[in-house]
Amino acid sequence: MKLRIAIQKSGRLYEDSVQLLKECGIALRNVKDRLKTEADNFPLEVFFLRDDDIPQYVEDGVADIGIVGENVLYEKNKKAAIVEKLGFGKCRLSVAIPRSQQYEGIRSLEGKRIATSYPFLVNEFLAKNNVQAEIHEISGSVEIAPGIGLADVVADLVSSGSTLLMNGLKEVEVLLQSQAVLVRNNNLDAEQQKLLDKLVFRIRSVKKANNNKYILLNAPNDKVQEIISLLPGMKSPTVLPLAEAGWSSVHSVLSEDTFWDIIEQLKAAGAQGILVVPIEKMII
Ligand code: PRT
Ligand code: ZN
Repeated sequence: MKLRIAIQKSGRLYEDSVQLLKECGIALRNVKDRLKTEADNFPLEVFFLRDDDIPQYVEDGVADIGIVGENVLYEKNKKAAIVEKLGFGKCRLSVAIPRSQQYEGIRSLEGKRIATSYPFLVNEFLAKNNVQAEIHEISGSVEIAPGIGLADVVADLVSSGSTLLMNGLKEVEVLLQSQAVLVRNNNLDAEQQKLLDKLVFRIRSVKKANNNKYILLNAPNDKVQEIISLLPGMKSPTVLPLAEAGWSSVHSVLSEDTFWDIIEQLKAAGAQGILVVPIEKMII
């Protein structure tokens, strides 16, 4: 009995997907140029597929679970439920127009020709906003469509924005914020569900660890209370006496988003010799 997972064969999600499994302690055999492989130390079979095919495979139950971008999942509109957002492959699906043109809200798109690889999502967006426009579905290099007269505007994925910039386009509407997600088939049996729970538990531990840092600092004893009040920690910080009388060492965990703010406050409160170390796994 194995859980079957579909991941991208090559492309932007491939490395992060394999890396995530690795961080979950799942070592894959011979990943290069294979259609499928097995894990050595977890009952997992891995299928390597084009990302566009993953939602269908998971809906059909050919794969039990998959890793795919929300953009593809929603565009394909298949019955596969999101189990966990994975925090990589972040991008957005946006409408962009030639930089020289004025934009006065969604009504400016009325009657326009929109080039996109996401006809379903664009159509939904237009319908929701009561705008009539012509969708031209193209599968790649969408951003060049206005320049060659194929369309007036585009709806495409954006991450840094440099592709739009290089093609003389500006972003005017965001249709969807997307990241890679773990999806599941809706009819897993009890045993498959148990394996999925085990995998998700590991993924959450890895994600928490990546979002947190372990911090150690020294402080004079009369400053320790104030320093503790600045530290969220998992329960409460560990405080240990130093060999030098009147001093303590304080250990805690800080999340990435508040990290720099809290470090500054700690310094101001009298913390010294602050050490910050990565956490490999976090089980709470
Ligand atoms: O062969 P296969 O079909 O599996 O791969 P693919 O070519 O369809 O997809 P791939 O590997 O390019 O992308 C896989 C997934 O990565 C996408 O479905 C998104 O979920 C996610 N992702 C994240 C992105 C981007 N960021 C991204 N920037 N996918 C594509 N892009 C492209 C975008 O289409 C545009 O051409 O990058 C360009 C824009 O990037 P910036 O940085 O210039 O804005
Ligand atoms: Zn694709």
